[in-house]
Parts: sequence; structure tokens; C-alpha cells
Amino acid sequence: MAESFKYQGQKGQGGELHQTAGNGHPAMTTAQGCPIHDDQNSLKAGQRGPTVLEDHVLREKIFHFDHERIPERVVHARGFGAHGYFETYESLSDITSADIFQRKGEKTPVFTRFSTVAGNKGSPDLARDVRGFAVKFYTQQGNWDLVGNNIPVFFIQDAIKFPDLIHSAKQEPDRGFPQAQTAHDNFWDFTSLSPESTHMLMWAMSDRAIPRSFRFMEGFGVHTFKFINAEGEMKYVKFHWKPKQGLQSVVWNEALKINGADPDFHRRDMWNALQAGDFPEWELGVQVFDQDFADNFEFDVLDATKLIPEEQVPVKIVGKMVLNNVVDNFFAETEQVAFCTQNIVPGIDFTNDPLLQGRNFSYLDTQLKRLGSTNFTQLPINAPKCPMRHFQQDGHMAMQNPKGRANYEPNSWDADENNPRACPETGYQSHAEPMEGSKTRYRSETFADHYSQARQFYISQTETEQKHMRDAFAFELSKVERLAIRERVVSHLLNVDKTLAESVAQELGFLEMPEPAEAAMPTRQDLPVSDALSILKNAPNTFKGRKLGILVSDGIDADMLSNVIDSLMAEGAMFELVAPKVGGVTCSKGKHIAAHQKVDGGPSVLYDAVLLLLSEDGATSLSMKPEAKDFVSDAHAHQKFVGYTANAMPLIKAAGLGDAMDDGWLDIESIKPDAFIKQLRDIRFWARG
Ligand code: HDE
Repeated sequence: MAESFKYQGQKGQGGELHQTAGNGHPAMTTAQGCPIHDDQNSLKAGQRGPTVLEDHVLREKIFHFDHERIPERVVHARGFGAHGYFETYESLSDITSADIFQRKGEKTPVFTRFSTVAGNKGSPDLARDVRGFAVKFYTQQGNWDLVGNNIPVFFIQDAIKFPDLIHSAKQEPDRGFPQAQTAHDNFWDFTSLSPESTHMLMWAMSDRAIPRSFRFMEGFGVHTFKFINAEGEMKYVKFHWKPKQGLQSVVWNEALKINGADPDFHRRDMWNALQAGDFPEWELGVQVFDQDFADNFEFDVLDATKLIPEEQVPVKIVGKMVLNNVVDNFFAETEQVAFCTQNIVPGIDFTNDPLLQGRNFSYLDTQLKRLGSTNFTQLPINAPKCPMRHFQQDGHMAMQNPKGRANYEPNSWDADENNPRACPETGYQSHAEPMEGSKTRYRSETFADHYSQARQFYISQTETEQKHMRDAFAFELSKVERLAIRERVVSHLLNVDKTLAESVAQELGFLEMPEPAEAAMPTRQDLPVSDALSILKNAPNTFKGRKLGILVSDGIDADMLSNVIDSLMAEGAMFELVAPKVGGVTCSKGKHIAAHQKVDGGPSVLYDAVLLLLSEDGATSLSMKPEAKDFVSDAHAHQKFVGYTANAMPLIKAAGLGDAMDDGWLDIESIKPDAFIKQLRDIRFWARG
């Protein structure tokens, strides 16, 4: 099209004089720009007569509505995205020519989407599941997509098994349920018939699979990638994201209840943090190693079911990502963002990890299915922010249509901005890795050890975390109907850790123990504890970014409340007031304060700790309400710190906890609000057991 047309003699460029509704709002129009006279009544033959086919406004509106949905992602359907930037801490030019890692202090825009894997788009956030952690870096040499997870290993070693893995995890095909849960026969049947899954299952049954917030979890590139420097030298690299907020998870019974109380818990948390200006940050770390290390490492670095312990190859921090902006439109950005593992930039390369190789096909293919056109790359969220020019053309919804005559190469047309050429010096070059061998369908024997790192993960956890894992295995397997599948899982656990296997078997009520599964290789007993694998050993020691739920009633001490709030603000923490009525409460001195939640809409599972700030009358009246008793007893059961004053005793007693108050119960009148908030830095009172 020639220069865009400008209306003459009118305000602006778009004929706005015609396009106002006359009341400060712009005019509503059809998609063709025709102003609409009435958007609430269809065109009828007579006041009570039939609607006429001629009604172009109705037809266009309903037609567009009918086509609003696009296929949801086959995995990672439920996600939440945010904008931000990546800041490079130092030049890595000695190991990679990747443009993003050349200049200290440079900022590169990013878009990050977090997700669950198995559930459909409308499933609850707190499913026990792996979380996707996908980052699109809009670098000056093209988009680099680091499409990772919050767990550093994966269930399978070869991409050809992925459709089976996902079929087994999602709803069973005959009944269409269960939704967003691996606690069913098909999943445990498949994984227990695929011993390579054992290591990942340990992570999936750990608290990593029920994070408190996207803000409080790590991310991992999972595969081994390559860094290539300007001289063409190669080093291997594994990518890590470390949350500056610290690591934190919820407990399983809490997760089950959060899913009911607020199925949007994770996305709401991220939205609120971004809106409040509390921008989450992750540092990017790299584990860099050479061929010599790879050759001597106990496991194959191409095997995605294995990690390299940080104690063995330290994680070097090379930059940070800050998320600082919500999307303007969920569909346009979070839904239409198309991550592709094949989106790579000069200086970074793939390895022969057979899982990664398969992914490089899958992501491109899936975007075509989801977004309906090869031109999904032109959508603003997917388009590179650097100059981009090639001879690909046309197709559905082509919107970036170059001018000029040259659309092939080689050509002898003038050198201009529409006539690009390949760049032999600076263009992307694959690492020239020598290749040999017979074409074969074969699983390398270097992939055969399925249990040693599973064991290492288990022994690296604290006792509290190990108990959570045992309970998770027992919970999931209690939902498996076929005894033979339960037994098969336990037969693998026997190869991991005997006490783990026995305690799961006991919880499930086995009458006898199965034999250990036949192992391709014996489990190594010599792998050392790796503290980096535990969440609790890396506890945040801050209440910043966490939320206190304060149960209040009429007649409370306003000074005490404002002291608590001041201490919370100083810590950088958040709070909500939970009251019998959302309209709020009137304090002892007559001051009225609005509440954030009504008590049955603000259960204690939504908070990291709770405070019972009640008048005696308030506590007595709340002690009649089951939801108020649940508020207290759940907080206690989930090993949370509970702050209280003597006035709250009628409610505490009604919740049956009068004799259960341990050191995790803090009388804020005696210890004072400041000390109370400092105590909350421990996050949970695990000693409660
Ligand atoms: Fe994915 N994966 N995946 N995956 N994956 C998709 O792509 C696939 C794997 C991951 O927020 C799909 O756009 C195969 C590992 C994330 O939009 C699909 C294999 C890891 C996301 C796909 C894997 C991931 C996806 C579905 C085995 C961690 C969400 C929709 C070879 C390193 C990205 C889509 C977003 C999404 C295929 C294994 C992470 C079907 C074939 C390992 C974070 O293409």
C-alpha cells in the first residue's frame, strides 16, 4: 500500500471528528469503522418481530465472538507472563560471543511466562506440578528463548517419549479427568514403567512442585547448551535462575485448600507484586565446563534426567532479570507469546541432548497450530526488537510486507534496506562438532543410571522436606487404583532409599514389601549431600514480599494495629485485614478501618503468617464461626507463626488449640510487633511437626 491516507482538514490523522460518541468516549464502530447506533438491541422486523439477517452489526459481533478462542497449549496451558529486563553484570566475551553477554550494565528487554504443565487453561494454580519458566530475551542479535522449568531435570531422556509422558499425565482419555493432577493410574503406570523418570519424580514429590509464588522459585535451562566464543572455541553451559526473593513453598494440605480459596493464587500474587512496585528479580547463573569435565563426570551431560551439583561446578552469576511490568492485554501477550527452543543467537548453541533436539521441532510446529499462521513471528510480543529482514513472504495475516522488487537471492537489484544478504563473519554459525557413527535407534549406556541422583536428591533434603516427600508419594499413590502400579513405584523407591520406600509402603498399608526393581546399574551410595538441592537449607531469612493475614474485630487497639503495619512496611512485607464483614471494623477509639477480606473469603492458607488482633467480644463472637476457627487451626496445622493477644483466647480455645500453643505462637503484647515481624523471617515453625 502507498503512504497511509490522511484525512484532510480534520483533527489528527484518523477522522476523529466523526468518531466520537459525543460524551467524552470515542465512537464504537464495527471492525470496518462504521459507527454503531445501538449496541444493545438487534435489528428486528417490528418491535417483537424476528431478527433480520441484514443486521451486519449483530452478525459481525457474534461472528468474531465465535472465533475468540485459539487452541490452548497442549502442555503449559495455564500461564502468567510479565515484562522486564535483563541486566548484564560483566562481559563474558572470553567464553561466548552472544551479544547479550558482551557489555557490563547493558539492559535487554525480556518477556517471561510462568506456567503449570498438566492442567488446562482454567485449572488451579497450586496443582502439584512442574512450573514452566520461559524467558524471551529480545537481544540485538535476535530473540533468544530460554524455555526452562523450575526443576533442573526432566522425566524422560528422549523426545520420542514426550507424547506418551504427557498423555499419561493429563486427564485419562475415556473419562476426561482428573484435571491438573498426576495422582492417577496412568501417570504412575507410565513413569514406573520408565525408570529414567525416578529422579524427576523425587523433585515432583518434593515441595518444589508446590511453590508459594512464582517469585519464590528457581528456574533452570535443564539441558546442557554450548557457549561459543569469537575464536569458535566451545564450552558447555547450564543455565540457572536464582530468585533474589529466596525460595519458598507451601505445604500440601495448604495447596489443596488454596486451590479452592483462590485458584488464581500465583497469578494474583505476581500481578499484585508488580502493581505494588515490588519487582521480583532473579540472577542468571551459569555452570560452565569443558569437554574434559564432561568426559570425566559421573553421568552423561547430554542426559536431561541428570544435573551437575553446584558443589561440583559452581554457579557463576552473570546478570539479573527484573520483572517490572504487567501485560496490557493477556491474550495478545501471555497467550500469543510463542516460545521456541530453536530461537537461539550467535554465541550459544545446542548440544546433542536427544530431548532438546526433539524440542527444537516441537515448539515451532506447535506455534503454527496454536496461532494459525507462519506469521506468528510478526505479532508484537514475538517480533524481534532488532532489525529483521529476509525473503520469507505472504501467508495468512502477513503484516510486515516489504517493498521493492527483490524477493529472492541471489539477485542483482540495488543494495538497499529491503535487499538483505547473509553475513559470513557475524551470522549464526553452529559449533563444528565432528560427527561419526551408524544411524541407529539406541539409548546410550551412559544414560543408564536411573537411581543414583534420585538418591542424592533425597539425602540432600532436611528431615521436614523428606517427610513431605514421603507424604506426597503416599498421597499420590493412594489415588492409584491398581495395586500392581503402587507396588511397582515402591520397587523403584527401594533402589533410591530403603527408609523412603518402607515408609511409603507402610502409609499405603502394604501387606508385604515388593522386591526392588531390576536396575540397569546399581545405585551409587557415594554421591555426597548437595545442600543446593534443598529449599529449607536455603531459606530466605526475610519476610520481605510475604503476606501477613490479620484477623480483626470491632473494638481492637488501633495503636497496636498501626505498630504492626509500620513494622511490616519496614520489612517490605504485605498484609491483609480479615474481618467478620468486608466493610471493616471500628477500633476502640472509634476509628473505622476497611477490611480486605470477609473471614470466609480470606482463609489463613492465603497468608504466610497470621495475627489474631481481636477484642474479647470479637473473639467470643468469632468463636461461633467455623470459618474463623478454621483460620486459626489451619494456620497452626500448616506450621505457621501465629501472633495473638490475650483477648483472642476464646477463639483459640474454640479452635481446640488452647493447650497446643507452642513457641510458634507469639504474644505480641509481650514481645512487641517489631520482634514479631523479625520472627516471621523463619517463614514457618517447622518444629511443630
Ligand atoms: Fe516443552 N513444550 N516440551 N518442555 N515447554 C511446550 O510449546 C515439548 C520440555 C516448556 O510459556 C509446547 O508453546 C517437547 C522440557 C515450557 O509458552 C510444546 C518436549 C522443558 C513451555 C512443548 C518438551 C520444557 C513448554 C506446548 C520433550 C524444560 C511453556 C506449547 C522433548 C526445559 C512455554 C508451546 C510458554 C511448552 C514440547 C520438554 C519447558 C508442545 C516435545 C524438558 C516452559 O511445543
